Amino acid sequence: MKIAILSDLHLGYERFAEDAYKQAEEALMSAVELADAVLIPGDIFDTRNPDVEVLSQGFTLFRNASNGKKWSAKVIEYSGRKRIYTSIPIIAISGTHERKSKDADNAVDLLGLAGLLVNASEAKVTIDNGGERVVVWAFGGVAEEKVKDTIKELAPKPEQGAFNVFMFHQSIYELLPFDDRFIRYDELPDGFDLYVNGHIHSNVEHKVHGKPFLIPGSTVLTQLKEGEQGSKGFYIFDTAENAYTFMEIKSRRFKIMKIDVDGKDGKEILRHAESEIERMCGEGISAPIIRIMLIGKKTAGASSGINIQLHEMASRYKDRAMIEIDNGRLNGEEMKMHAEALRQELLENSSVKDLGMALFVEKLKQKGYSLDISPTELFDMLSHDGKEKAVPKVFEALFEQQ
Ligand SMILES: [Mn+2]
Repeated sequence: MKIAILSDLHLGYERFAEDAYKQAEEALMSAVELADAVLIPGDIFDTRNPDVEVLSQGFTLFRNASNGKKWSAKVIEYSGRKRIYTSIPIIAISGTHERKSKDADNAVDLLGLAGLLVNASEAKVTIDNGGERVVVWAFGGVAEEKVKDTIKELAPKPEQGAFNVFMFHQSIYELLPFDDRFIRYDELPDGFDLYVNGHIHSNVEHKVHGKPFLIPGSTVLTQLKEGEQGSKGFYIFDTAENAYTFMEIKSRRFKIMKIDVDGKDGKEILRHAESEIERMCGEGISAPIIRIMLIGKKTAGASSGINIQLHEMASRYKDRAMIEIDNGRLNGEEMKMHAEALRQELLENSSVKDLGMALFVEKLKQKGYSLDISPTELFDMLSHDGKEKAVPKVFEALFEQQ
């Protein structure tokens, strides 16, 4: 069976809403055309309460994707708590962006209710294609400290005679080594033929318990971190060959251009930057995003001439490229540069929300926080529902505890 794996479509992502839709459309249409089944490990939508226009984009996308396709593979078994309304083998889970409290319906549930896909959050789904079976065990994005308990509760067991997939949407410690709550590769359940993860927006290929582990990355640029400079796309996994291919889609390109200013004159720097920008303008489908990062031992003050000229160049290109100039890495002291480089490396690929949450959890730990509401839930409540809703719940938990 051929399985397409695409992830993190982020429909409704404000900065590049059109990119999000177009690139999701290309990925999904071509995935449906090339594969017998489609797996989507989370973040179809960018927000937990997408507005009607964005929901309509999601419905249109999945409605069109299945239009005219005669699926020979079918979902024949589903073990979850909810009902399913289709046998079409498009299997999705909710991601961190769609996450809601446990029993509330989220936007992926809506696509499930419309019979456009099967929501496999906390479920086992069996796909049959003329006797060949693929079994998918999956859970939707949960707070990081709940991952191990969620896996225990799901109790996934690979089935004999089938191709077994484990699908989820979480951070992985080895890829983001700044938070102890993140699950490690060897803590994932053993015995599966393929591991599929979402959440991380650059594509990752690895081995877990000796078997392939794939993260397709997002179909749209969002985080603008080092890892997003590569191409966007999705995987096709062939169970007969036990092999996979990354299928590129047309997308806006992103590039971090690091320029060491030490020992170079302004003209040299500008010439170098300009030729790179010209090259980038010829790639991708729309104006590329280029971050020019000045590095070196010079202080920002000492390089202000170059800075001004780079800004002038950026405005000359404003119709063809989105150029950002970053001189935060310029520093006279070498030690500071090392610390900054280290910090940058750790932050690479992590979202601002993950980092904020890690800081918040750490601070609460230091203060001896012990309420029954987990720090992550509290963070979610404060960032989404506001303190008007969060404070009464905290009081409730406080008095219940006494
Ligand atoms: Mn995402």
